[in-house]
Amino acid sequence: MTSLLEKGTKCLIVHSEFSTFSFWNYVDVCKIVGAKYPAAPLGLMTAAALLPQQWEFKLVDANVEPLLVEHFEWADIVCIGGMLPQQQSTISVIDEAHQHGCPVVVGGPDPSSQPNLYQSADYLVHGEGEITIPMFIEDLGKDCKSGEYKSAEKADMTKAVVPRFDLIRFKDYIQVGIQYSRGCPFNCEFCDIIELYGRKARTKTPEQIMKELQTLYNLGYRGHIDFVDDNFIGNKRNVRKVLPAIREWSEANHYPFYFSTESSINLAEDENLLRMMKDVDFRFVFVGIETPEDEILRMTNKKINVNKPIVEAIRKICSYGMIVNGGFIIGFDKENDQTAENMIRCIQDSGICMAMVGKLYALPNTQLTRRLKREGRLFEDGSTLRDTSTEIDQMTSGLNFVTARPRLDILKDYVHVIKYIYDPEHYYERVIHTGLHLRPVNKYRPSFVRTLKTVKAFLELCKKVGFNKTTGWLYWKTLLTVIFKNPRAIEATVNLAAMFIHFYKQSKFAIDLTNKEIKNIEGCGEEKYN
Ligand code: B12
Ligand code: SF4
Repeated sequence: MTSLLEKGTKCLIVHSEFSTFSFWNYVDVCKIVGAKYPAAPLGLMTAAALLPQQWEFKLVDANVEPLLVEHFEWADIVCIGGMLPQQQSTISVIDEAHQHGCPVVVGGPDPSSQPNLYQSADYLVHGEGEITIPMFIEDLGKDCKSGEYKSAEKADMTKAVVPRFDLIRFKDYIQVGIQYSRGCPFNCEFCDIIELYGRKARTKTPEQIMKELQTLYNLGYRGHIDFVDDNFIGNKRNVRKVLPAIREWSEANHYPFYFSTESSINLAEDENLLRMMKDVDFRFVFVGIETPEDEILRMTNKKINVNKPIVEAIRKICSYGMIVNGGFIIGFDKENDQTAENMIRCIQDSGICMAMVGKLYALPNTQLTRRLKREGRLFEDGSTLRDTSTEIDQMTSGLNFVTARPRLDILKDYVHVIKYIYDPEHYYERVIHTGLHLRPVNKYRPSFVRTLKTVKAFLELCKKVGFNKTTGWLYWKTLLTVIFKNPRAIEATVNLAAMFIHFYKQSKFAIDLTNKEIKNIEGCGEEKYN
């Protein structure tokens, strides 16, 4: 090979492994429905669409298939990238590629936030690929053997390309992502989104979204599409334009997709937007609730959540057919001995089944990190992962700073919350709550084959959860209650019931790990630990 820019250059794209003990890796549930992993690697598919299109691509997602020596032997160049929890696996793929003589290009959120950790890669592409990948390609044209590419500029989303969805096998995943916007107008202290993507929510045009939907449709994809936006309603004016376009497209194509996304809680105040989302069959919304305590919300600058009646807000969203998944955080300054109870009440009363309760993590380059550093409280190398068997996500790592409350109290509260909310009885109580309040539209109609697969999955679920001594009675009680009182919500209820398989295992793992940490601190004393 003379120049890597030549036609036919073989580019191996690797999605490195996440831990199966992550809150988000519900692989056991995936198996029941015949998939291997929850979400497809959208960042890499997008990067692929920005790389030279005369290249030949092979995308290997190490979460769904083994990465083999043959893959490296095939490749002329290796592209890899990802987020913080993939740090170790990404770095080891870089080493492996080098052992096979392949140059490596690295990009994505963690290499952009902590480029110092990825210096072993030959080419380090920072930030948004729409801006920096062309800089890398230009260097390849000059035959440069290495380089680092960054820019303060933010990408114009109206010029974004359609991701290379053709590089994955749809059947491996439960959902495929598409992205409408980047950035969020708010200013939460702990958030890295606004540092990475800015506070102006930049959006694609409705035409671009139609094109992406059409591409997925033409490739044969049907089912769940996740809008991976940081805050789907971050630019409300534009969202009001894209939703009618999606509706028109969906109607014309007989609703081949249903959707999920992330949004700030003020979605609940906008009935017009809620109606528009219901109209196109949005089924899940992830909302960052963080804490129900207003004083803490003010302190951490999450102003959008202050004085919000959380339980009513969740109920409102639910009444428009959308299940709310919630993010919560423990470890803020100003917490007190009522924090755990307040959080538990908030989760139980609002009926949020998928409650991701994390420990506050000072992510690289955030306002929080800068403040903690100024206050002399940030741990050195606090975002460098050392042990990937224990540092997995914000449930298992975090608190990478000297905490305001005794660390032991925070960790004990953490265990208490997780134990309570993922106790089978309390979890299924929330499933019933959601099942009774949800008003789904179910516009998406699965094909006959898909329906058969769903029936098979349902039977397997009944076997696993319905005839299990911990969950059996709760499972049947939940299903029967919803069938009689709100039958339209039965499909969603079954899905939530299934998720317990993962939450039970994962919460036990997080609790055991945190208990070990508690023992460790009790042994050595908090000061020494810090
Ligand atoms: C959707 C999403 C998820 C989903 C799905 C992830 C998936 N498999 O795709 C879920 C919910 C599972 C998830 C979970 C987590 N996430 Co997340 N997630 C996102 C989100 C909102 C969108 C990701 C996305 O698809 N973006 C769209 C693509 C196009 O953007 P991109 O990936 O950045 O790719 C662009 C560039 O980075 C670049 N690029 C990317 N890769 C490569 C590779 C090469 C070679 C090159 C040249 C360029 C390049 O080009 C692309 C085009 O510009 C981002 C925020 C964001 N706006 O990106 C957070 C984000 C990636 N997540 C983050 C985190 C921290 C997590 C969690 C650890 C959170 C937690 N609460 O525990 C977990 C861990 C996941 C796990 N499995 O263990 C952080 C990462 C921070 C960091 N420094 O690494 C982000 C940035 C934001 C945040 N604070 O939440 N996440
Ligand atoms: S609302 Fe969410 S995305 Fe927006 S700044 Fe706050 S934490 Fe970040």
